[in-house]
Amino acid sequence: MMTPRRLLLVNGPNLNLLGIREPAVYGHDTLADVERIVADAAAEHGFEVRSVQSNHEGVLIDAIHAARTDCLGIVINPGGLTHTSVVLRDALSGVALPVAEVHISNVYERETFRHHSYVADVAAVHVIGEGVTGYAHATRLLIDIIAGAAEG
Ligand code: CA2
Repeated sequence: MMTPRRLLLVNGPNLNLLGIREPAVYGHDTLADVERIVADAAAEHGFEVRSVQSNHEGVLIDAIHAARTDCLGIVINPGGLTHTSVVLRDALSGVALPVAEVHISNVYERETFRHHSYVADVAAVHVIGEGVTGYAHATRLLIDIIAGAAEG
């Protein structure tokens, strides 16, 4: 049976605070706004989106594993796990789906510990420092890759 045209959107720890805390860094949009931005960008190309946000690494890993059988790609902002988590990187690499890594802020203009990403080299798309609209950009780039692979 054909895999439905579905993406997984993953938001990591603390991103539930979007729009509530630190608006100077992350803006005024909420997590619900982000999930709508991605759903709208995906819908333009006939894709639906399953969204997960968790403050628990294992919940994110389980969601990534589940995507293996019923999603065609993953849009992820791993939050602080970007800079710490080999486990998350292994999960993404293990499911072998195309991945788009998103960061709302420009991590390269922030503390040095934010400059390294464990996810970067398992992601085909990187959108960094474009605010929450970067999620739409990343979604479109990811769908381009999925469509290109389908054409062979
Ligand atoms: O810029 C991004 O999107 C980050 O992935 C956000 C992470 C940070 O650790 C990365 O270095 C860059 C932090 C997510 C926490 O989000 C908050 C949102 C509002 C208030 C407090 C935290």
